[in-house]
Amino acid sequence: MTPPLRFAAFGAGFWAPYQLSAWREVGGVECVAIYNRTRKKAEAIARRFDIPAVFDDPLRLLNEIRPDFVDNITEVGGHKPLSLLCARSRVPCICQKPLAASYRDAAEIVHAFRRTGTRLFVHENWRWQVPMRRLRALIDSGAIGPPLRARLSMVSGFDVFANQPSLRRLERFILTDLGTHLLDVARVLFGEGRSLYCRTARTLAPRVRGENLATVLLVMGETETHVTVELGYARTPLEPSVREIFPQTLAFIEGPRGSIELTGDYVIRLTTARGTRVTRHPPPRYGWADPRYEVAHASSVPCCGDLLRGLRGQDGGETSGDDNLKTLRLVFAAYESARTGRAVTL
Ligand code: 89Y
Repeated sequence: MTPPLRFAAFGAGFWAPYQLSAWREVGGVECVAIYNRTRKKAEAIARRFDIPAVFDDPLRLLNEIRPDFVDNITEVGGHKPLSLLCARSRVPCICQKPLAASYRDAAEIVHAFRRTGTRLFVHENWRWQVPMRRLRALIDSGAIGPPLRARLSMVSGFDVFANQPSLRRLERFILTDLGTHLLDVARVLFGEGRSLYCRTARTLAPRVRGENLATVLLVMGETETHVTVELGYARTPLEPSVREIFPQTLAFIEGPRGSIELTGDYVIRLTTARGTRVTRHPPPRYGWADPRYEVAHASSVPCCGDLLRGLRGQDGGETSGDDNLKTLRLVFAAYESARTGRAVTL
């Protein structure tokens, strides 16, 4: 039997308990230490998850514990310094999204791991959501033909700042926090971006530093699919269950032979000349997941499973640092387009 990989968690914030629960669900790993700047928070998580060692100095943790990998679950400010520390110590690392606050920093991180021959992955879970996998399978099946046009949308009035107050303070907000996810899904479904145009806005409520509305129009893949990505956290009053369905992504995909629509409650409608087939693709229910984040938390399980295969050098690890740079290229090109008012050729 393969021995479990010993890992260290960096960070004890909102996402840490969910990710640690997802790892328990996957198995084949053991959390042997946790680091957090505020030691008390790390101690609380350590008690809850039976983690034997607690540190408030990440380098000491790496030197004393020598984990097989680090799961860096800190907020974005911690991603660059802590990931680079792992690269210098030649400890493989999974970093939370967004990998960095700028493309240049993200590229520096990826190159540091490449230079030291150390594995780097990004915990990009959106593409692992059950309905997203289903969209991928339907497109791959050829049921609607090569996609001509698509819309991916996540527009919500949900108070994301209640659980993640640091999001209010980000200079670049919705494209880095949520755009990373939807643009990653867009790449998985439609291929690499060829060009994009983006508009952003910041509304009066809620009070945030960065943009909280964004619309991105992309041309993607070999068949030059037109893809619109809509992002919004403007406390907009939306019809419950139909439009207010945080954190579900809605989608509409049109092809020469049919269309696919993903609506609320994980319902997928596939329409071809033969008629419409309606199916439901809910995520598995986990006792540890916050029901308000159900589909997002549940997707960490297959995401961690795939990352573990990647860490073991098996077939897996889709969301490598290199792969994630392609998503971040879209994210930061969107900021460039919003700033200049021009389309960006990629
Ligand atoms: O931080 C974000 C994420 O990764 O999923 C949803 C979220 O919590 C708020 O946009």
